[in-house]
Amino acid sequence: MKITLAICKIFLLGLNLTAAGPVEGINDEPSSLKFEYGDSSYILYHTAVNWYTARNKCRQQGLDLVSIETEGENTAILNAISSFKIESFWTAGSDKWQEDSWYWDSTGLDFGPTQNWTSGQPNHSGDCLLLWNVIDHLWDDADCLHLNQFICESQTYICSETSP
Ligand SMILES: [Ca+2]
Ligand SMILES: [Ca+2]
Repeated sequence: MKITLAICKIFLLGLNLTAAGPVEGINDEPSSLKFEYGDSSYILYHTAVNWYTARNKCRQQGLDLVSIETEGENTAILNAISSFKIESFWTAGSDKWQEDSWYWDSTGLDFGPTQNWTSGQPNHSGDCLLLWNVIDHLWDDADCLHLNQFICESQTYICSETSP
């Protein structure tokens, strides 16, 4: 536990140092929105890219693709972006290693009980988790190479889970 916390604090220090740098955009690409929920902060990016590029761009900022662990987080994210004309966005969810074994690529943890699949999904149309911001606001498995906007999240909650 002590080792975990020590690593965690180093990780957080790294995040803080990263946060001190420019986070308004990625290589001058426009970021559209920053918001917070719980221990996490989020950045929504307008630029539509494939899932792998989205993940890289988040990691360049010391962040990672968004993971949605609770109903509250799911609702908070959708509320935060509700006024933006975004059709859909990438999350860290993936089953690229084993079909139907969904996990958050950012944390390595399997999906928990909070799953908000759209009716009829996942339908094996891809290995990456897309969230729709229109009609039903729900989850869809999609082709990782499709181009979508994306949300990055700071992963500080990892630390709060392991804190005494
Ligand atoms: Ca999260
Ligand atoms: Ca699908």
